Amino acid sequence: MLNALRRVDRKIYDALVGEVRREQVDIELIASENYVSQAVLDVVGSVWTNKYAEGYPGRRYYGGCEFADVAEKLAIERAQELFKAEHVNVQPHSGSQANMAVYFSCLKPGDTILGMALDHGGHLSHGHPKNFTSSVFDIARYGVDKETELIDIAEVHRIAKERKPKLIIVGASSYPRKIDFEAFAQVARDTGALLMADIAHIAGPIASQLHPDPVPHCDFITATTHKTLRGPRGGLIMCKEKYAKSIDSSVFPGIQGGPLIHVVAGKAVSFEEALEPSFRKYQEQIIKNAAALGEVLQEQGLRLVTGGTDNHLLVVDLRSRNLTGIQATRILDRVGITVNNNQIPFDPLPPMKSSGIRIGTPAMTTRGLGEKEMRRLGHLIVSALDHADNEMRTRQIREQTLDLADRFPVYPGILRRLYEQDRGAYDF
Ligand code: DSN
Repeated sequence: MLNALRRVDRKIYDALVGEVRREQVDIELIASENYVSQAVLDVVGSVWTNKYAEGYPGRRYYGGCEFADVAEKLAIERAQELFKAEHVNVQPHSGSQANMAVYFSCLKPGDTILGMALDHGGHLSHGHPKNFTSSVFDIARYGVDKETELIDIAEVHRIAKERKPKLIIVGASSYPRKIDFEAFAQVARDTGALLMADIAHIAGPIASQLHPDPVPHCDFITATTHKTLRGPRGGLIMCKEKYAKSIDSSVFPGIQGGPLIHVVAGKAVSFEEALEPSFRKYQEQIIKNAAALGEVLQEQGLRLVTGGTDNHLLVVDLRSRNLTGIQATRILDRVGITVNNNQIPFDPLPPMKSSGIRIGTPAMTTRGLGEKEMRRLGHLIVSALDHADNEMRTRQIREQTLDLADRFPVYPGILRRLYEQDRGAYDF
């Protein structure tokens, strides 16, 4: 296993073995991460990494693209079927680049965009002061209501009327409730703006009809393929046919050169997996698991932003425990539970400290955990936070998370095979 790598570069091999082990023995609760199937891993690690394929299927600037064309066409057709989208571009290397391609397809420097503020749940590429969007465009922002912590569409409408954005962005990275795309479309129509939905986090539930559909309401939809969609790391753009040409030329040659065909092929495989009925069951379980975990945290006195969740993630306010988000992240790291520190709306603390953590269930649901295990995890999280100074308790909790990780393997047998190959070199 990994024999060539082991021979050629022992340092990277060791780091990779460390990562394989980490992914197996830790409990992954970062809301934006997931575990791809072995089929996706196979194709992303394939010879397609060798191929240049600038252009689009049937219209490439390089020879030898006949198999790249097969992969990209399948990725496009499957995404169209999955989302019922008129036009799909599968080449963006990431979610941010998908967003950038949309902006450059329809905006000029200096135009106004209206997006959700990062500290209220939005994303860097929706207009954060330190992101390229702020150097190129005029930025208007909306947030959530201080009381309900929900998007207040009347307030979005008011800001849109005042700032007259050319493009409104709807979508979030840490918003635990359903998003009303139709209401945003009304605001966009009323104020003469274009509308883009960034569904990076909720692409899986949308593909499974478990979340309101943005496709009928938005001019552009961007997504990442590696979160709830459970594909390889990358981006995706969907749009109405009338924007197809401008989106395609904005991606290439606008902001990218050759597509990563190994990743495009991985996207095709993951879309095929997402078209299976089992994918909808998986999405349902993600949502049930988040609700079960949230209930336990609330029973134990932790406040959840918006009071709960409708989707795959929770934002937990830690102020009642006198902990910052970064402290909690480090405490949970020690017991093998991986989360990220996250600002809560109107957070008095800066992003690197923050008053909250974000917890998501897509990855552990892939490993087969159900509501029972999620409830148990909820108790372990609270216990770890409450007894962080107790070394013995911390060790006991780590034993329990190890047991849980062991019962739900990521890639079954992989650690045993590595261990047999490297007998004695690693302490598995
Ligand atoms: N960094 C991603 C997330 O964690 O949500 C967003 O790009």
